[in-house]
Amino acid sequence: MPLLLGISHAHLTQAETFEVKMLNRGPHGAMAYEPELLKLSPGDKVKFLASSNGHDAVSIAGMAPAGAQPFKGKINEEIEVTLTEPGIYGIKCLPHYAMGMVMLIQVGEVPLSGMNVPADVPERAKQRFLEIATRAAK
Ligand SMILES: [Cu+2]
Repeated sequence: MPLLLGISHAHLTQAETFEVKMLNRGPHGAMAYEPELLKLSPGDKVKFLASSNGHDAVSIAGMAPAGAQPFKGKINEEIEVTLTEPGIYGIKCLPHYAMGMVMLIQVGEVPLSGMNVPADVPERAKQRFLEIATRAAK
């Protein structure tokens, strides 16, 4: 799984697969994806791992670029999605959305400052998005 770090630049044009753990406890609090932020190239894949029990990965309506395919994993389902459209994607865990279990994926050269958080996103999730963006800016 730590394969991605050492890959030579000759392979950068190939699609890569990034793994995200779904956890009861992450480095910054309970109910979290790890990592909380991913930067991908268009066409790369993300695989969500059921590292803890009881989580899922679902795209957030209104937090994806135009033309992006929405997706909805089931609880404990290790779904793999391909993100082709450049932009910022918000991902949520349905059972823990109100507790702020969300993550961000940047596809392509899109600044996080362009993140648009819809008004109907729960307060704790909004907070988490801001924390992720703030940590990323450091
Ligand atoms: Cu969860």
